[in-house]
Amino acid sequence: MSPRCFIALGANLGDPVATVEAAILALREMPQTEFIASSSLYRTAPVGLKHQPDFINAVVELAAVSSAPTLLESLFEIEAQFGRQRSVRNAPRTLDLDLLLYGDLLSDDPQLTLPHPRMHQRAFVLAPLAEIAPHLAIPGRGAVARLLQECAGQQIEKLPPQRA
Ligand code: PH2
Ligand code: MG
Ligand code: MG
Repeated sequence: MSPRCFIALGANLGDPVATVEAAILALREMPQTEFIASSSLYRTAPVGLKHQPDFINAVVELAAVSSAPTLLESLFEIEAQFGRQRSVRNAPRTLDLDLLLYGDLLSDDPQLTLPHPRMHQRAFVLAPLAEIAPHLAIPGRGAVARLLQECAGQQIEKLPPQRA
């Protein structure tokens, strides 16, 4: 069976709602993957960053035929198509696509750590993830629903469906 993969989308430059919507479409059309689901969009306060605009975040689920490194390459290509400039770490970004989970794969490769090393602490990841995969557990961390409860202090707001 193809591994269930989850990708976090984030943007806080330009028109982040339009960017995240368009990026979800780009993920739907990505070769070697089958689109399964996308979450609502969430407006979220920046975590661990000072003096940055709010983010728009979402999560997409795919079934991947390609390997995790190949999938990661495709995500970098989509980021580049959306004008992502890699300047300093954690600079505001037009689009950030993070591979959260690739099935149950564990990886400590610094280029691709799986599960994503901070996903279990971030409401901006866990809330959209829980929306599309309410019973999911993160290998080594536990149930997404419980982890989300532990992030109760973090400011996030689910946006209503966007007009087409
Ligand atoms: N991404 C980060 C750091 N902080 N905060 C929010 N709200 N949303 C993000 O996508 C985000 C962040 C690093 O990629
Ligand atoms: Mg990120
Ligand atoms: Mg990233």
